[in-house]
Amino acid sequence: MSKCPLCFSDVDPGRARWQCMNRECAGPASPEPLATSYLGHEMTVKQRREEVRPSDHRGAWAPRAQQFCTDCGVSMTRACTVCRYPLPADVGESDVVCVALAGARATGKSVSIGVMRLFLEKFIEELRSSLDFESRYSESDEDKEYVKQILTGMVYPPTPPGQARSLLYSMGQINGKRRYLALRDIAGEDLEAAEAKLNLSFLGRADLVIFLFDPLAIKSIQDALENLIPRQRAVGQEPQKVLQTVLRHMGAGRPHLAICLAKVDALQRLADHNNPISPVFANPGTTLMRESVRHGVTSGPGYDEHSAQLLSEEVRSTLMLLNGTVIVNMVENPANGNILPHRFFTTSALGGAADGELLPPHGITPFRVLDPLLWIFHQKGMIPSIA
Ligand SMILES: Nc1nc2c(ncn2[C@@H]2O[C@H](COP(=O)(O)OP(=O)(O)OP(=O)(O)O)[C@@H](O)[C@H]2O)c(=O)[nH]1
Ligand SMILES: [Mg+2]
Ligand SMILES: [Zn+2]
Ligand SMILES: [Zn+2]
Repeated sequence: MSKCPLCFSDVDPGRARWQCMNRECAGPASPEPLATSYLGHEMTVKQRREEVRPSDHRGAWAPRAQQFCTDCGVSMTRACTVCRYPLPADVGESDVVCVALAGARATGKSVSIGVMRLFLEKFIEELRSSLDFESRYSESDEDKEYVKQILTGMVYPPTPPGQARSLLYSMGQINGKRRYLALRDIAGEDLEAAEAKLNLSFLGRADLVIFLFDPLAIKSIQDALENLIPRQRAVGQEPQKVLQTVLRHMGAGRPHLAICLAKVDALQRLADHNNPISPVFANPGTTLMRESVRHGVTSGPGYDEHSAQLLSEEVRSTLMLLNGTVIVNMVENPANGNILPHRFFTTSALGGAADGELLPPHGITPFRVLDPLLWIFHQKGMIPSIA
């Protein structure tokens, strides 16, 4: 689907909006309240124009390739007809995969984005294409910021609330279509507040929402890990409350929902300790200790549906052991009856616990970080099943 990378609305195939974004343009500027609510700060535009498919038009319709501002003569920008945020010029012919990360504070959303992005680059190369950051559609050079933190070993500060963190990547041509990936990082603080400072309704229009569940937020797990890993940053609200807020923002929307048991490296440490959860991780056959398979024996990169289902079952029962039954029930039997296409995952972005500001001493060893993305890529026909 062609979608807006900011509000995740479908691009209207019969209408195109153009606006002048030239800062030097002397034409009158007017505010765009909807884009402002998604961005967390004011966005204004200069001259604007709309093109509509003529009612007698037959077959596929495309807007003009370019339009020019009559005030300054500069080429205008394609924009979302809903929120008015700028869109890539070829959005009409492209598939934009919209993904949002959600979870309480300090569940590892921002770290996961940085690590996923590094590994995605390699994976896209294996698909014989390339991953490129589209800086024009971000507020700052966020891609660099995310990657720098991981590569320099500095852990992210908490994401500031009330500001959009939205990254758009071009994934090039994959399986016959131009693909983009829009990633949105949300501040845990915005999801813990009764009234978010930002318009989060885009969650309902996402293709995939990755909800991170942090086992280190559970008191009994924290106690069991007392002398095994460094003390971790103070934790946020209970996951069920945050999930409830996320589901409320989604409304009647139907994104795929990946419930993800994050920071699993911490639980893996308990394998040889006397803890109710230890037997799960001490079982040598468990998918919770094995990296996912992303290649067939004879074929190229793909998705292993069978193992993914097995993993989902194993994570589901592990969540129940971790007092996560409420979470499982909210997903499988939601109060509003809107059962989303869902699956359970487990990931570790760092592969080990960080001590204060720094990353784990031996560098990062991520585990299954791409699994939720591969699920949605497979669902959207970007990657084949592994035979
Ligand atoms: N053990 C372990 N710790 C992790 C992992 N990923 C992140 N962390 C730790 O979790 C903490 C929070 O990470 P962030 O990515 O900033 O969390 P966040 O969910 O973005 O937090 P907010 O922006 O406040 O909502 C960091 O101090 C990391 O060290 C992981 O895979 N394993
Ligand atoms: Mg964050
Ligand atoms: Zn202009
Ligand atoms: Zn939009």
